[in-house]
Amino acid sequence: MATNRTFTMIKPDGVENGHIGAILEKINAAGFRIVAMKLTQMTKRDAESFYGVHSERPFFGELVEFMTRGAIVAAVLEKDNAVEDFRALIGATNPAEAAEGTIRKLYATSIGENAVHGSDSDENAAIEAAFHFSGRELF
Ligand code: RTP
Ligand code: MG
Repeated sequence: MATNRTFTMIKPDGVENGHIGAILEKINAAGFRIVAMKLTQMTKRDAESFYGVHSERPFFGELVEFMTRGAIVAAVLEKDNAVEDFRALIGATNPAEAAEGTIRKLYATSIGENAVHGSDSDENAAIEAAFHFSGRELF
């Protein structure tokens, strides 16, 4: 995976609340190219593995419950400086602390149900993209 790619999910709350179109519009307007995309649902095992770094945190059970409760949109995005620029576009984890105009400020409802995921490093972007997509699904 090139270092100009990141991985994102529109989380179950974003899908349930009807924000897929608006969030993709923000992503397009910010200059990201969609390399791969699908509507899918994570199993409990998927979510426990994907967010395994947080397994000892008090919110882990709630996070796994939330991430598996409905459909998500998984996508790989391409742009110069993709990981950092996408984290800026989504805003802080807690929407109450997210900057104006960011996706989480606009569409997240709480620190737990915060509408979108964004990879936090080039290394994790590659791991997370491979978690959801095979080589032939990347365009
Ligand atoms: P993400 O990995 O989903 O992009 O989120 P992030 O980097 O901004 O935040 P992170 O610390 O990696 O936390 C992962 C997700 O766990 C949920 N969370 N809940 N209740 C809480 O205090 C709490 N803290 C985190 C959120 O869904 C967060 O995005
Ligand atoms: Mg994170």
